[in-house]
Amino acid sequence: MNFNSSSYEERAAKHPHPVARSLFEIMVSKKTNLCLSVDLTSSQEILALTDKLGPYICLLKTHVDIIEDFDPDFISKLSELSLKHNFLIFEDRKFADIGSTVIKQYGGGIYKIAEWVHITNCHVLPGPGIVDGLKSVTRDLPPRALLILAEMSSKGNLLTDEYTKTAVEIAKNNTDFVIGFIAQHRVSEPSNDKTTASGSNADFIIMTPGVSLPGRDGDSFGQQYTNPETAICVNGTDVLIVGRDLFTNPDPVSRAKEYVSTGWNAYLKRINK
Ligand code: S5P
Repeated sequence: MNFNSSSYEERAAKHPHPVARSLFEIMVSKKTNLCLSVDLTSSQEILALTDKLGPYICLLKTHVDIIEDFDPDFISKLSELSLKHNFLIFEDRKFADIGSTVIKQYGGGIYKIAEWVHITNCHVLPGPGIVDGLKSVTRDLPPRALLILAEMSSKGNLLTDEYTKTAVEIAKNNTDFVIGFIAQHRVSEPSNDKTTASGSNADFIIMTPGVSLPGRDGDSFGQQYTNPETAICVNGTDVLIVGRDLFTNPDPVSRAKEYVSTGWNAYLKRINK
């Protein structure tokens, strides 16, 4: 669809959701729209890389269930790093079950995701009850937010245009919790002067995985990549999610700096600054 020509500052000032506001404020203060997808399996390696790349990211995306030596102490250390470097934490849990089950998966188990994660995500295959279930967990917690998977990066995925439209409708009905989408394009109308706190003109944040600087051509399991400039200037994304191109790089700091400058310049071009 369209892209959003408002600045992150303008969007922060108007956004009704505290997690969206914090994210935009972090992006502005650190001049970065990079999210590190830290898909490593050792907690020490995750913490070490996060400490190194913390200054360059606005958001850290985890897959907590792939960690082989998970221990609750890991959560405290990760939360300390989020304060030290000023980034939010996004657990890419992709919930996909009925409301009553996701309540236990999000709030309980050994990971207690809702307690320490600012943002998580879900599929809406089960219908809107999944969002109601997840939201119910957050009632007595500090502000928490949800992203809905509206499109996927992988070849042959089953998220049709019709599915995407329904996902957007579900988001519009839940703007007190849903702040955006995991998507390949801006799937909802961009915010503008008529942006409202909720409903059809809500300002949703688009986060895009399957992003890489030139040189990485997918993998043997169907992953597909778009370059950062196209993702931001043509497809209208707000946050670039990058995994292997950072965490397998021999010099991840230099690589992260390349993403930060490419991503930020593309954003400035989009807002015409
Ligand atoms: O459509 C999607 C949605 C997600 S959240 N495609 C994806 O690749 N992801 C996640 O983004 C995926 O689970 C992985 O953690 C990351 C992409 O990693 P990369 O190594 O391919 O950059």
